[in-house]
Amino acid sequence: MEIREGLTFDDVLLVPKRSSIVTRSQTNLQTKLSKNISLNIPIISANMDTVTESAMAVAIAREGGIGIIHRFLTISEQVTEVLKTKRSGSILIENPYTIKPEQTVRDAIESMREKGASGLLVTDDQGKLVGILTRRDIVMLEAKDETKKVTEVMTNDVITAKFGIDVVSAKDILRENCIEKLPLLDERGHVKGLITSKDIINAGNYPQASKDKKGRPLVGAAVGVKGDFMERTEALLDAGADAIVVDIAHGHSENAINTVRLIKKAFPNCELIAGNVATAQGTEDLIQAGVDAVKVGVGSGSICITRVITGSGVPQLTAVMDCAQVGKKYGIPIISDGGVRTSGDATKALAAGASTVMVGSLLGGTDESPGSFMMKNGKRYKIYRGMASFYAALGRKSKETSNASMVEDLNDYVAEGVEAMVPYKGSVTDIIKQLTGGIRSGLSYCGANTIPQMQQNAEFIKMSTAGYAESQPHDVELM
Ligand code: RVP
Repeated sequence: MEIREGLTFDDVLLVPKRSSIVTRSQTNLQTKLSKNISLNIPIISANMDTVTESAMAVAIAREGGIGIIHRFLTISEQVTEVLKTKRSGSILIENPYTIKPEQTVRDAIESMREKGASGLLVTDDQGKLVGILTRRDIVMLEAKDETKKVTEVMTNDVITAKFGIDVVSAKDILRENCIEKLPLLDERGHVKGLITSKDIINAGNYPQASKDKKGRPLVGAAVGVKGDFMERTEALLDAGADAIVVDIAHGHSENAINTVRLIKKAFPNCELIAGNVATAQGTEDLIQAGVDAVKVGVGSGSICITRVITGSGVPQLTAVMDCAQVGKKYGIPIISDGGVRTSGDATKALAAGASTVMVGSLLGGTDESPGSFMMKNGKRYKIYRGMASFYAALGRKSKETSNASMVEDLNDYVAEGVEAMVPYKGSVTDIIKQLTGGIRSGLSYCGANTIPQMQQNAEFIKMSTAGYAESQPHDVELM
């Protein structure tokens, strides 16, 4: 049996090439997520329950990438995360959240909390606007007031505009009247939309944002290969998900291939990504089944122990190179998933042929990642765990079964992931800036203005252990 060599990021370096680039701003990080979706930066936040829900998806889309909402939620919870993402970045909110005048203040508070909304439009049974309720109306209320009717505390005199108003005029009305929300009505006073000052400001602040045709943030959502995946896909697409990711550890399986076929057949316009695979044949088979992008990485993730438990996997750089060759043949983008710790790793993955990188641990521990903080030795951390870890499985089971059967079921569970914690890192924006700044410099070292150019120019050189040691800070006392 012939044994091939498999390499990963730390085994190689990119050989510097003559470059005409003077500043990083001359580089362009535009790339393809999938056959029909473009991104402004090649970064995807991982579909993991400690990485991507709506807060992360919004933040990443603002920077020009995309987040994939994880699938370890009920269908309606996952749909809510997609809807929250879609709403948060669009200037025109098409179906603003509403409440009826006879409902209670408690109903309103719960609804605002659940939807992450800062206000509700108050409408009658016909959908006619009768008032508006914002945090300002309720912030000073006491607990006993929660049983009051919405109509008793709402603002009655609402400044509105006609549905169809242009953004500049809407901005003028918001500014002149010092208001934050402008409901848009049809001729009969029915609510048709909402424009908020926050969304207008955000749109100006994030010119790089990745948006759909309606100007809303791009967002993807993951589904599995068992149970409710068809129903889930339909609900996610209805909610506006731009891409569906078929998520299975061993993506080169009949299960994954059949799932792809079924989804593509039922939803031919769905932008479908599937993985993970690590070989040319795995990529070929998923492409033949109908995917629009292939996710590559078996055992590469920081919290993944698949290679330890099963002995299977391919070092990530070789996996990306093998899969990218096939992807290129069909014009199907490759996503390098897992193992990216630095901008240098991301640059190597892109140079090896990936169009984007999916990152988990780098984005875990941020303000936008789900989960609360914990303290250890005076430092702040957040949990970051593999989706095939024991506690992730326990969390899933506890949602669906009684305690007794849960313990029984998990007796046989073989974890392929670990639970970990990552230091608190602040906002995702700063991390993305560092990551993309490093990738831009990486392009420049390869004499390339764009990712496709870098892929053409890239020349890898294999490192010895001494070369690797030399690549790290060495022979100095680190501060
Ligand atoms: P990393 O960025 O190195 O933290 O890797 C993230 C990736 O790890 C995910 O996108 C996924 O492919 C993989 N993963 C997630 N959970 C597990 C596991 O439990 N084995 N692996």
